[in-house]
Amino acid sequence: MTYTRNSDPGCDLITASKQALRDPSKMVTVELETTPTPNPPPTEEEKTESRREVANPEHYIKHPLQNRWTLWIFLNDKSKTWQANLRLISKSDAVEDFWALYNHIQLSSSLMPGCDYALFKDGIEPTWEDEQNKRGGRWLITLNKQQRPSDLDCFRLETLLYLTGESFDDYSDDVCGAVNVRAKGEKTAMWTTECEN
Ligand code: MGP
Repeated sequence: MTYTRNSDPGCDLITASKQALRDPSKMVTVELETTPTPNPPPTEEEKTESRREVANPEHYIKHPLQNRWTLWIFLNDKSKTWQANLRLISKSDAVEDFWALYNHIQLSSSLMPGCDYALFKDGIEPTWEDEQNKRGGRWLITLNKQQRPSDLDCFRLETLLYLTGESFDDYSDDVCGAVNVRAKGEKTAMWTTECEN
């Protein structure tokens, strides 16, 4: 037996339960058909808000970098050649991808001695042999031992930001990348493509 709301279910249910109490053989199964209450239509304000959310490019467009950059790590496995110790980690060509990468790698200060990162423009390997580096030069920056614990990671991050942010004005095109070396002191070498320039 089905009772619907339209046929005054309250009364019918009371009657049915009274009957069931008096005579259990009259027990009935009751299914209530309920009409779902529709959601109220969105207000004009809600409509505008949801349109703004969909349309705001800040929410779905990544911020492109001028160049695609490749992060490399140099491992210090003495059983391997220098070249075999060089590994490509990942590439990023958007600000968001860069931070996603940076937030998932170990800081330089946590790496094993002799291991460190290099960041180069896509297509340029961090080797002297690469076509773009062959005739190149480098700007070398060294940190002394006292500076290391407090400044190393901050200094390395700043170097990455200078590179990806193309912060060398007219000379940014000359920059190939930067290599960090953590043997014999802490060094960062910014490699340029033309040593005469
Ligand atoms: P290094 O990593 O440049 O550090 O070179 P180091 O000793 O501090 O020298 P600096 O003068 O640059 O300060 C260490 C060694 O790694 C070299 O002697 C090479 O055997 C090897 N090596 C380093 N690099 C950057 C290259 C490279 O680009 N190609 C090859 N084939 N070997 C390299």
